[in-house]
Amino acid sequence: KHQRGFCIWLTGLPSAGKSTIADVIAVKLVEHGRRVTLLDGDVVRTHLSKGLDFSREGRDTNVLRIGFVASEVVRHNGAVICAAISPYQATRDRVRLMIGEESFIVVFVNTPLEVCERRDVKGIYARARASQIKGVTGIDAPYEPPADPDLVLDTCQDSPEECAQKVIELLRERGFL
Ligand code: GGZ
Repeated sequence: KHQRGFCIWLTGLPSAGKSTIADVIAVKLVEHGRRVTLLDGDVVRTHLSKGLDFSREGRDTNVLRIGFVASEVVRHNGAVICAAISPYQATRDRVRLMIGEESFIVVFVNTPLEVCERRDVKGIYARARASQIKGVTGIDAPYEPPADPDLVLDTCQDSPEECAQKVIELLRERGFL
């Protein structure tokens, strides 16, 4: 049976829950018999985007690289999940063009800054507050929420499992699964 490719693009603040939800979606897609590519910004930055900083330019380069790889996967009818802060609307719009409107699914992991900061999985907010690092998203670097998300997740209300299930349901509604 022919399967259409798609890209799930998770965007949100650091510690919003993007990677956790991406991992759960990946497991569910594998259970649906799909082979899954996972592109996590934090991981991509250790190889494909090694050496890039967190300036606007560095982030844009990182996000466009992820978008390029994702577009190749989608072109070959694969399933790809991308999890990156991707703070700029204009850059996400460029990725949408690379991938193609109908295959690009933007999921806004809409966790409030206060909650992200309380989680602070990697301690980056603490270091930002202590002025040990500059340009941290949500503190002294911008985050532009998506103007047109396909889905908005509330990680305060719903578990990672429930969030992932909502993504799976959307994929089913759109005929990808
Ligand atoms: C944001 C930063 C920064 C700054 C390091 N701002 O929770 P983490 O710590 O481990 O994952 C975050 C990761 C974000 O990389 P992305 O590729 O998703 O970002 S972007 O889409 O904007 O390119 C965070 C860590 O990098 N990190 N310094 N200043 N996040």
